[in-house]
Amino acid sequence: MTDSVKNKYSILLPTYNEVENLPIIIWLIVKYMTKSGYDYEIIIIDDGSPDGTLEAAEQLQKIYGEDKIVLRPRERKLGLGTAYIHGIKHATGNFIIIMDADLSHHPKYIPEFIQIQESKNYDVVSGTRYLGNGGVHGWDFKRKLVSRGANFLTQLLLRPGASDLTGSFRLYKKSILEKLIQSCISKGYVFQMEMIIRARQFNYTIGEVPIAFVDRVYGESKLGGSEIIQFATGLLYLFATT
Ligand SMILES: Nc1nc2c(ncn2[C@@H]2O[C@H](COP(=O)(O)OP(=O)(O)OP(=O)(O)O)[C@@H](O)[C@H]2O)c(=O)[nH]1
Ligand SMILES: [Mg+2]
Repeated sequence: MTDSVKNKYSILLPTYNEVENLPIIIWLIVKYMTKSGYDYEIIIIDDGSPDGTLEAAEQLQKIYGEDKIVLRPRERKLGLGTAYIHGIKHATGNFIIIMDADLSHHPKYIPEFIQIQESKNYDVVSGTRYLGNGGVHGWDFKRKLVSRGANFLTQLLLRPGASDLTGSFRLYKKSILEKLIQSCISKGYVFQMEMIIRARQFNYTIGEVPIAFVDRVYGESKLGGSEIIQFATGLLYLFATT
């Protein structure tokens, strides 16, 4: 790390019904961040989860401290895209890390994201399931096919220069993330993809870290036909406009 600037990493955790997962993910983040010595904060954006996620978050804040656990809840489920925007507004770090709270993204990778970023001063570092030791665990054939297919189609149509387009485990320079979010209009699954496509369009540099992605153990998964249609429409939109 350079000695003139002290980097701080704001880790955004959007949650909706993650009461079983939250204590474990927080424990793991604290463990790996403490071990590697980076300065950080965890911003939890809970959207009125009926399962008591926010109450669990309040307990965790008491354990780990208000400087480490920041709570920025919203009244109701308003979606992931705006949850990120809401989180960024409250972030005090110069870097933002976005990850899911359902244990699909293992916090052990965060120090790797940071080291890769530092090695080439990348604007964005993206976790990838499709390089090196990366992979997917716990998905059935249909879901693997959808994910691979979506990625393959997008690679073909948009040539984005990143191997995993729909993943959501990423590190961004804060200023870059703000610009990217402003320029993105997609919602849902397409949002992550648009972010990386726009990043390339603006000539931002993208580093990659192979990650093993583990399917959620607790809680409901929601991938269905409507998500697939939404994705296909979004892809065509991006193909037509970039
Ligand atoms: N604040 C907020 N968080 C959300 C919302 N929808 C999902 N999340 C959280 O965003 C992260 C990713 O959502 P997931 O439900 O895991 O989406 P996914 O990984 O595509 O699908 P599954 O894991 O298969 O259910 C998780 O931490 C969720 O709790 C929302 O509307 N608001
Ligand atoms: Mg998930």
